[in-house]
Amino acid sequence: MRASVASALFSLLALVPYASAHGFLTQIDIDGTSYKGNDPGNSSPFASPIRQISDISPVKGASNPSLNCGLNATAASQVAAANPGSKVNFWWGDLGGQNWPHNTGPLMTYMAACDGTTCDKFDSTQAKWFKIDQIGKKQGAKDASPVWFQADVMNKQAISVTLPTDLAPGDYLVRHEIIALHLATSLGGAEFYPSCTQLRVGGSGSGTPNQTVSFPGAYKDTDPGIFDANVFDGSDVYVFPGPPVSNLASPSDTATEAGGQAASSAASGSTATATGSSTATGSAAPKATSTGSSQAGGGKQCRLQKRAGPSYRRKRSADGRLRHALRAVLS
Ligand SMILES: *[C@@H]1O[C@H](CO)[C@@H](O)[C@H](O)[C@H]1NC(C)=O
Ligand SMILES: *[C@@H]1O[C@H](CO)[C@@H](O)[C@H](O)[C@H]1NC(C)=O
Ligand SMILES: [Cu+2]
Repeated sequence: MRASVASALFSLLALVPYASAHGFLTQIDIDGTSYKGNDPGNSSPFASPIRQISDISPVKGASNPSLNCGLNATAASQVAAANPGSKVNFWWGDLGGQNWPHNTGPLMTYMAACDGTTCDKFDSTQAKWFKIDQIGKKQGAKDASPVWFQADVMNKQAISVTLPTDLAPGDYLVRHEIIALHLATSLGGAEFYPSCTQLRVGGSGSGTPNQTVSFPGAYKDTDPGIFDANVFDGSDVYVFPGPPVSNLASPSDTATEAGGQAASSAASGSTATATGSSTATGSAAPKATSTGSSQAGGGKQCRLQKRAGPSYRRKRSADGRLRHALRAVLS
């Protein structure tokens, strides 16, 4: 009975226009040096190597020009120092220090040389991207409800990626992207959140990518990892969109992706891990629970998350009331 009330409420929620609860890349750390990103739309931005976007809303549609570096992204004034093999942490959040609201879908990281200029002047529509990392589900394929690395982002953990160890020196954009798939059971429902950060890579590497892509161009709305009827099915094998992880990606340096699909990502050269207060190692990762309510929650957990801030309530009161009603039913 309770379950059917809950699912009725979830169906109701699915019909409510839902424009809130998105986010942006709030900070990047490169070998321990941190750089903040500007709030989207802030009209007097501080100096940062993170390209500023116009709004926290997702990029919708695989052919959207903003798929490149995020919504109306503009070049940033700084270029941050990095090296081959640098450890880069990516932090995501919503405005006002709120947590990233979504927990379903992959995180992928690309780089592109800023050919012919420095990255603060580079036109990213010309970028030739190669993929250096991709992470998706952290649980084995048999779990009843999938748990994605994106859930760590929702829990305010950073995603850590190692730059290619043989990267040739020069300026590069690093495009770190979340795709939120909580609405991906409908064509066009996927939410893209690309981010671009300007790096100057030193050292004496000589590696070049064997394959590059453009954005938009590399994804189609019908790709199985973008329009995904089975996204809430734990036994579904997630198919990452875009090119394979490049030959240049640094060899796997961690065991944190053992288990499930994360392992296949590690095998193809991925080195991303989640860092933060609780370590998201493969075997130590929290197990997905498969109670009725958490299953019903599936991809909609972003709507159930506690969001207690006064500014949040002010902006999102209608949605908040539904959320509270729902929480009351489920508890
Ligand atoms: C920013 O992006 C949005 C969504 O794609 C678009 O509607 C808007 O016109 C863009 N604004 C500018 C200034 O380009
Ligand atoms: C590039 O290298 C990757 C990783 O080794 C491989 O999966 C991919 O097929 C290669 N692409 C081309 C075009 O050879
Ligand atoms: Cu969102």
